[in-house]
Amino acid sequence: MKSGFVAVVGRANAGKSTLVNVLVGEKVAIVSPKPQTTRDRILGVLTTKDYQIAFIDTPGIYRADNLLNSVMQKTTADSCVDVDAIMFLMDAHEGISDTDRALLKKYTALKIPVVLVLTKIDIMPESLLIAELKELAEENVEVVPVSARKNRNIKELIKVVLDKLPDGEKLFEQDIVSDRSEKFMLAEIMREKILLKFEKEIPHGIAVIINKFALMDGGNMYEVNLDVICEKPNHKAILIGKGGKAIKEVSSFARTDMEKFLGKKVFLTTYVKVKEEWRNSTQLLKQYGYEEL
Ligand SMILES: Nc1nc2c(ncn2[C@@H]2O[C@H](COP(=O)(O)OP(=O)(O)OP(=O)(O)O)[C@@H](O)[C@H]2O)c(=O)[nH]1
Ligand SMILES: [Mg+2]
Repeated sequence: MKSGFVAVVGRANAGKSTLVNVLVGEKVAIVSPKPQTTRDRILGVLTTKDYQIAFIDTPGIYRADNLLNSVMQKTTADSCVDVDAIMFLMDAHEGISDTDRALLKKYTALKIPVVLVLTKIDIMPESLLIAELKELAEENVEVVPVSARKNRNIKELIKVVLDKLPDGEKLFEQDIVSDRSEKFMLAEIMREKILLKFEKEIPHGIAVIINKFALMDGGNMYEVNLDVICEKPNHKAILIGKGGKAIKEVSSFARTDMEKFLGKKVFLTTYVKVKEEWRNSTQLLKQYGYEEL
């Protein structure tokens, strides 16, 4: 059988996590319209009787203006070491930028097979797609246009990726879809709801810490107790909202998704706390689970 690791990289918001979720057929990574949604390396494993592909979802490429972002950029760079192929995702529905061209050069120079994936073609005029495919034909790299949202060309993408993988053994047990724990996913679900609800710098300055995750009520439901860490007292006020309205609303959306994910009812308690400048504190980053520099 064919098997291997494939790093999924690209600029923030390119559609990496959405595509990995579609490829593995399960939600292993959260998605939002805001850049820098993914902060960690997350494995999504696709297993059939003929092959196993371990996709590595990564934080999007973005300017590193604080320590957390630097850690994220390092995570992405490290994820491209010792992989069998790289899927470089380009959201070019408004045209190919100079940054896209520079990144493509960088990845093709790594001497690892690269598949260039043009994402979001469902919102792209066909004439632009044709023009871009023509332009990219000169780059000496295989190009696959896809839409994860509309499930277009996903099978073709898998075929192209498989071509780059060696024959080998299974890397993971049949039923493994991700390497992340339930606790990690619960925190991510809460972060996703905050990313979807709040604007500007508030969601980017959030960390979610699970204090308690345990069965209760004779095993019929889960108790989840979490902290939402934010950077400033005025952010805390906005997150909580008048009479607690805002935090109640996001907690309720999060609880619904947590229940779907765990397959049991969830009793969720949320606290909002302030830790100024946590994104620039080595100690707090470590404490909150973001890898060290
Ligand atoms: N129209 C359209 N939108 C898409 C498609 N794939 C992703 N999106 C949207 O693009 C936005 C970003 O998607 P993500 O999957 O979070 O992007 P990402 O590359 O993982 O982003 P970071 O984790 O921030 O680097 C979300 O609003 C998605 O719904 C697609 O095929 N078509
Ligand atoms: Mg992502």
